[in-house]
Amino acid sequence: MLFTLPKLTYNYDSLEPYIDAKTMEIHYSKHHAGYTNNLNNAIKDTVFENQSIESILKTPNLPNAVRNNGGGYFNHCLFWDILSPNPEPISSEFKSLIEEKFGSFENMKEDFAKAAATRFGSGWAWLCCKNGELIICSTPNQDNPLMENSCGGTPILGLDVWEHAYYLNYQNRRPDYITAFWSIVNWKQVEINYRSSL
Ligand code: MN3
Repeated sequence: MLFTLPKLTYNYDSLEPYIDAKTMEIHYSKHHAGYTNNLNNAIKDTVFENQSIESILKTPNLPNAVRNNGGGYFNHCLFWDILSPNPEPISSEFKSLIEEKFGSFENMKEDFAKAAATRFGSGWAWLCCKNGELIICSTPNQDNPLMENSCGGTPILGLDVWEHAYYLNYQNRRPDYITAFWSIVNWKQVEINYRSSL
């Protein structure tokens, strides 16, 4: 079984001005396509060949090529999925769950932004669900919360803070990119991810 690059449900320029078309094009057609191809090459004729991506990521002591490209494949699939040019607002029910856990919706965004801004070098910030509880974490490189030595939750919202995700438009201003991200988060999809993680 080979992994395939999922089709984007919007155009490269659809997320402007928050994410520019050139960044989207390179990010999707070069970076994500590269992780997908490299993952397929890395799992060929191995025990991973017929496993789900989640099952692969949860395996202890992954070979580096599988870890990096498997994480890269999964992380970007989730990332494109929770972004939308016409994001639906958060439901009052899901918002209440966030408020219950973080005190307020704004507090959650602040904690998430802090995780994203303080991740040194390349990596990801995550909102996860672990045993029904919402938690925020970050991972280095293309690691994922499902992997060993990570938070162990199921990621439901993720932000790519590799420079390839924002440098053309934001250069060194990662915090501006993080702020812009909230304008294109499709909370309906995040809630679907949350419900299916339970
Ligand atoms: Mn990326």
